[in-house]
Amino acid sequence: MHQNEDETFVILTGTCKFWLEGEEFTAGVGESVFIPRGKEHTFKVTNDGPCRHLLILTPGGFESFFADMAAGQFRIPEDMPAIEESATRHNMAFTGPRWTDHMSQKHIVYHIPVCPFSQRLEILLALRDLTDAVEFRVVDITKPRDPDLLAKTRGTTALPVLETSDGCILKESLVILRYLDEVLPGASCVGAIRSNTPLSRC
Ligand SMILES: N[C@@H](CCC(=O)N[C@@H](CS)C(=O)NCC(=O)O)C(=O)O
Repeated sequence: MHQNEDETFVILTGTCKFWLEGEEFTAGVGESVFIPRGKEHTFKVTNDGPCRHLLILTPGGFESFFADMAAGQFRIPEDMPAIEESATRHNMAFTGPRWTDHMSQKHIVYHIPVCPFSQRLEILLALRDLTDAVEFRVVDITKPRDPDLLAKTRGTTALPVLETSDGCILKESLVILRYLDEVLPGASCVGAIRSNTPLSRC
């Protein structure tokens, strides 16, 4: 949180997810986000590509914080002491938990329940006895797609889509299937299915 500056993000490429005083939202290309001074906030680049954004801070002066970060090539969490030292000089305080703690710890699958491509993910989870490990969010295909979801998928409408717990987007049910099978706790199923190994070994 910075006490003295209002901050405006203008997204030039990619997508960013924002957390502002408990509210989460996503902004894509051409959108802008206003963060008033003195408000707790954080943001995170989503998708697999970079996000370039124009940042306008008023009044001026805070830009030397970013110069410090670039000069030191600092990273969170490794370089927190150096980052906090510069932040303090710029009247900025790190007030809350890290971004991942704000977010759902579950992966999210956006899906259409009757879609066989989505159902293969449900079958995997059932076989792995991990039905609750992933949050399924139904997309109502009788309505125009949610712009937030379209920004995340960069315009792709086909479902299912997986949003990982750290905000990455995966498309294509077989890619998602293999990813979930790898990252979820317990023994993999996909290899067993592909090699005709009895499923009881899953
Ligand atoms: N190859 C894709 C196919 C997905 C697909 O065709 N999903 C259909 C529903 S079963 C869909 O979302 N259609 C609407 C659209 O493409 O906009 C996959 O395996 O995920």
